[in-house]
Amino acid sequence: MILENYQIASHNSELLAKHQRRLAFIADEVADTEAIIQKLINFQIGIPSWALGTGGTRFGRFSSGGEPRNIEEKIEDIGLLHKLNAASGSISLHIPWDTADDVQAIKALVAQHGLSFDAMNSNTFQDQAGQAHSYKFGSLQHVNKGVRKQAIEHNIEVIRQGVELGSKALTVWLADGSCFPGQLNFRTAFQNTLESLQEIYAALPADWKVFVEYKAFEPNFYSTTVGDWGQSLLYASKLGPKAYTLVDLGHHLPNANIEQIVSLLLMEGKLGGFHFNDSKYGDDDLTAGSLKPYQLFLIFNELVEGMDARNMKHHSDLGWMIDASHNVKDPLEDLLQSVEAIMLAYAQALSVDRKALEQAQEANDVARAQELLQQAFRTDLRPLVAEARLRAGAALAPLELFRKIKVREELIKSRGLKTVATGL
Ligand code: PSV
Ligand code: MN
Repeated sequence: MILENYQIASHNSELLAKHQRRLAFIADEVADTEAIIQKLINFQIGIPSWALGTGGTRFGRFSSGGEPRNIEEKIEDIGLLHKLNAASGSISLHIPWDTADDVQAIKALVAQHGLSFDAMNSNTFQDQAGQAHSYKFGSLQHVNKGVRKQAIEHNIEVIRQGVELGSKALTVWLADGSCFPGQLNFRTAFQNTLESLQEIYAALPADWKVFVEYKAFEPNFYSTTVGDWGQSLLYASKLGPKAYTLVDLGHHLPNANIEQIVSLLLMEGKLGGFHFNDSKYGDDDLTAGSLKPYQLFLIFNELVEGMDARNMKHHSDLGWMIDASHNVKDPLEDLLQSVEAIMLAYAQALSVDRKALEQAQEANDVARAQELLQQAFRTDLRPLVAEARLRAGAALAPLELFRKIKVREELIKSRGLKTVATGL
């Protein structure tokens, strides 16, 4: 479905007067809103190809209809999101779910929508038809060299496809681990995984990065071979300068202090990227910021402070991706909400009075430090995020426009009610 500029323009003109009043109020409250708006315009979030269909649970899957049936339609959906919010400028593909038959046509389609390719994801957590070996007992960690070799070759093939498309990173998430004590030797599993990753690393082009994603549990429930940031950092350090840790917000044990993890990874120059989502219990894959917006803000607070301390470019030095997909919302509405929440947390973090916070920390003025953070968090900066969208030619209220022009109904009309996107 194509969203026309005039539809955006007429939507914006209806909301403009109210928006400008709210913006003027913020400009009065917050220092240097212009700099914040510019940073927001530059900031882009990668959309995972697997989030465009309804995510299921192991108990069921309820399609919202009109789901993209192939990679072309996934790109069209992300193009639509980007047109609505000017902040969903890249796509993260999962192989083999998204293997492109006609690479040139896919590249042209992506360019036509003003998008680019974010990190490529390999998949050695499912068996594919015709595959020689099973990943039932792991992939890169496997006791059988033949299985490891197959998984290594798959990752190298994903890099090859990524190079053709113009991606610059590979994300490796492994389901490897064990379900029962005694099932595997932890050190052997680590060493096998490291050696396998080394072979994949050797196949990386010079300007590529590899992100080692960790996860505490699921699908294995006793041990996970890349189970936490410490293990991921060990692999990334042993691999070399092109290897980094990827933080998925849903992959920690309950109450983990993710903002502290982020801060230390940045200090070590080993934070590579993010998978945003929210959760209450485990890897719930809920909309970013839907449950714990303050935590999301605290994470961005560390990101902004840590990136500035290392003179990093906010928009391009880390991979910013969403990894969320669940059962009850329209997936496109969910993604619009996630992007909005991420942009808002970023804006809030940019508005923190850093000098005053540093002084409070130096003076052990704990109450003042809290006031400063909560001042930034509790000031409603949504008009700044909306202004960034307006200046980039997108909609002041993307979700409202999405509903007004009946996107889902149109997609159902053109694609059908019973379509199922590839992915989870
Ligand atoms: C695993 O839970 C994960 O977070 C990894 O990033 C996968 O690539 C993605 O979800 C989809 O399974
Ligand atoms: Mn993830």
